[in-house]
Amino acid sequence: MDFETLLIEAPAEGVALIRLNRPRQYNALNSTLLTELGSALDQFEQDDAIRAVIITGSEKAFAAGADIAEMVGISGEEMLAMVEASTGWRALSTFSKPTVCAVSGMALGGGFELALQCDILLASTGAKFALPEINLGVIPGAGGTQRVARIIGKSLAMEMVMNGRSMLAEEALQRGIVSRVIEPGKIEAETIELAKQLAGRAPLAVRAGKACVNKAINTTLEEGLKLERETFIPLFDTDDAKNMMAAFLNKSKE
Ligand code: CO8
Repeated sequence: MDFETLLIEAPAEGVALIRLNRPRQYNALNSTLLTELGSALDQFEQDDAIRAVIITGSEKAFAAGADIAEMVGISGEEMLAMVEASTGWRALSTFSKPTVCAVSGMALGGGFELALQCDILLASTGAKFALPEINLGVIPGAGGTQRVARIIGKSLAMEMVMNGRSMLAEEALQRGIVSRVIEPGKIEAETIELAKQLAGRAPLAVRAGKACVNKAINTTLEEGLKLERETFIPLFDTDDAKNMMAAFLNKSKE
């Protein structure tokens, strides 16, 4: 896969790594990048050999948000057309395999929103998260207001959205935005190790777990429990479940 704004790597069996690569603009998300992200994810969705995807940036920046040079002076109608053409957001929100996001440096605006759409978020010490759209006279438009409020609660979300309050990695860990804070020199290896573990697990069960946890964030307990039951039952008909349970019992008899 050859892209202008992304580097694609294969750091381990079953794992694809997407590196945002617009170093001179702090990886600001322009239309090309978002289209290429959509195209990479669509290809990984179809490729049975890929079982987990890492999205990352550079040591200095995950992404500094949407590309302001593309947004300056445009009308609401033009923005709507741009949003609808941005296949990356759609592809990420419907991607069925596990995604791990490794944030070093800054994750601002749309960059933070991109990270929030991944399943597992890891940050390196000193990484900075913010929704600074208010400084540009707008608000987050790729899920930031909704996802942040659900994770950190109303008052702090209001500070971030209405006043551009930022948060460093350690606070993001404390608030449940990221699940680990790792030394900058170690984050890449630890992210790859985690993705490798996910890629090695029963793929249908991993996807089922992802769908259920995502539902938990977006629906009532009753609806979520219904989906969990509907998703849990068919897993008993998979070869993985039959083989893995039998293997467990055989091993304990040895
Ligand atoms: N867009 C375009 N270019 C950018 C961006 C950006 N978001 N961020 C940085 N750059 C460019 C700068 O213009 C500059 O370019 P050049 O060298 O050609 O002048 C280069 O990157 C370096 O930037 P600075 O000189 O400003 O470097 P500093 O180290 O002083 O500061 C910062 C780095 C803190 C990242 C600073 O550039 C900054 O504040 N950037 C803007 C951050 C921001 O406001 N992000 C939010 C954007 S709005 C958004 O994300 C809305 C998302 C909606 C998505 C909806 C889709 C559905």
